[in-house]
Amino acid sequence: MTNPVHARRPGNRPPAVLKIVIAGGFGVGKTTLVGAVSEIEPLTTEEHLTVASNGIDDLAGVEAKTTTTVSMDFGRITFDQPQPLLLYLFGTPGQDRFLFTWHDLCHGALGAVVLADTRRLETSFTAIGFFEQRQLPFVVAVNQFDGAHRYPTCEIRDALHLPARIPVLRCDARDPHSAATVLITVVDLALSPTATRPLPAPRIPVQPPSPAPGA
Ligand SMILES: Nc1nc2c(ncn2[C@@H]2O[C@H](COP(=O)(O)OP(=O)(O)O)[C@@H](O)[C@H]2O)c(=O)[nH]1
Ligand SMILES: [Mg+2]
Repeated sequence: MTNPVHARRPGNRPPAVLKIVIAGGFGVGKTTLVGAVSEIEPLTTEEHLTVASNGIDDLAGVEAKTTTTVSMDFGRITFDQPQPLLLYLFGTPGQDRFLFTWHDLCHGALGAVVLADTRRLETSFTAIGFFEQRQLPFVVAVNQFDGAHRYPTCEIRDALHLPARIPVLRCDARDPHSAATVLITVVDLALSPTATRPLPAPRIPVQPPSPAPGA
């Protein structure tokens, strides 16, 4: 794929290697964004939705969606400017029932993107709360779906209860330049001197083995 945002660096300066997490509700465009910018064939773990998820996964507003990410999306993008960067992108599964996988996906991440759809803004709260609690720097990127109302940024910020330090920007997850702009915004935020630093992943208590029957 020839893509201007994938232009390789001249010279030998090694790029900084950084991990960025792409999160947000079901159907907001996470898999699409990773696929749009990735310079390698993105790894996706899409599975067909089955009747088994009826009543468990909330498909309101995304009834036409027939597949879902069950583990993660993975992609990679290189930037020359403003500094040599190699970003590894990890897209989360959208449904809340996969939230337990987010701790591992976020391990070692520099920052995160919360993709949002203004028709279903409430699906963004899980990701926003998660990153706030982990103190992982994040931006909110509103994916401009065709036909969705264009709200002023200040209204979106209010609706999501976002403080001024969290950038809110618009994007088209299908467009490589737009998606790349979102990624650079996260990197800028996370590398700024005032950025909060991520908390370490919580330790999962190890259960002592149960005594053998009769022991
Ligand atoms: N019109 C439009 N469709 C989009 C956009 N981003 C994603 N889609 C479509 O929305 C659907 C859900 O996207 P997907 O990336 O699978 O969402 P995910 O569940 O967040 O990974 C797919 O059919 C995409 O083609 C966008 O910016 N505009
Ligand atoms: Mg997906």
